[in-house]
Amino acid sequence: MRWKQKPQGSNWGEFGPDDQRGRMNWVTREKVLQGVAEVKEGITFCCSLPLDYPGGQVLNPRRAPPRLAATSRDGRQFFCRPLYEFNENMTDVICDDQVLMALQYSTQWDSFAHVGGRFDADGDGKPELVFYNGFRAEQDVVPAKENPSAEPWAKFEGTQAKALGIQNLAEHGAQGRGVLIDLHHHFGRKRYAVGYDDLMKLLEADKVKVEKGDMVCIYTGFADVLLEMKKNPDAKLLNETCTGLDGRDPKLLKWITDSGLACLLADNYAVELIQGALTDPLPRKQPWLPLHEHCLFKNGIHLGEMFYFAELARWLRAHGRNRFLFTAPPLRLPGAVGSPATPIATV
Ligand code: UVW
Repeated sequence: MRWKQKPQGSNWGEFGPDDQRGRMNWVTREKVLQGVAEVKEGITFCCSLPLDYPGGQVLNPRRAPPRLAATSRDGRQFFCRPLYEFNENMTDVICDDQVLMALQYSTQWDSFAHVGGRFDADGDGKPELVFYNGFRAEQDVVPAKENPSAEPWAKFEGTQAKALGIQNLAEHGAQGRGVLIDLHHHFGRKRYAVGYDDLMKLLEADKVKVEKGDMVCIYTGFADVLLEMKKNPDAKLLNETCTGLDGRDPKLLKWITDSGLACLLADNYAVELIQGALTDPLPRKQPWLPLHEHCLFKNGIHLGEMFYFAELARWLRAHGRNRFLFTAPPLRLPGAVGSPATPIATV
């Protein structure tokens, strides 16, 4: 065992001492078949933003937008390159490109290596930096060695989530029954932290049932606001718009545990409404991102952020439905903490 004591309200060990898939373990063959059974029309919805949104670095100053470039050979770009240069009888023309982007820039999955906690897992009275199921910072989730002479982006090249990387989700298969919770219909674009009582009323009004192993998707309208800003986001407006879950509501966190949901996604920035800036004083020791702590660190629940649900939500409401087949694989990129996604909902 890599821990002697586990955080209060956590499920560490429930899926085995070495588990790295968390509650995706509940997305079983039966759950995939339940998702497939929701396909009645053969209509698909792209649930991703264009991956060059939100635009700029206003939303998160440490995450840079994608930069596309050609690959090269012999010092020349391999883009619109006719192969007759190599062999006069070849008729092909080839383009090849590469991308430099923050993996959590746009529509993205968070792995369990994204947020851990300072917690005394070995019971020696001193907190360690640990992640889900007791995996350790430095040993299992390994920072880069600084290379001061490298160009800025490569200064910290070589990070490695040896455990808990996003490839675990890819290898499980991020497909199952999606259930949409439409906060936007009830709250519009009001900036508001939705707690347990609000959520229960809404689920009842919209006849939404969340069952064990469901992939729960939350529509707030935030991604629509981003699209309207056309890659030129307005920081003030973004801080004043749309709902998110209230991570500081213990009843809501308990519902996340008890509902049996397998993963939680939203079209907003962080699923939860972030309250306060990084540098704001706090009255006692507590997480800045309590819903992230509850899901990623304590309970092995993957989070998806900045997905795009507007068209899906409209269609589902017009047809009196809230369930669909949801297919949302991350990149199978070993050691990565987050991943862009290009998900599809099929109804
Ligand atoms: C942060 O660092 C705010 O994380 P996330 O993108 O998961 O909200």
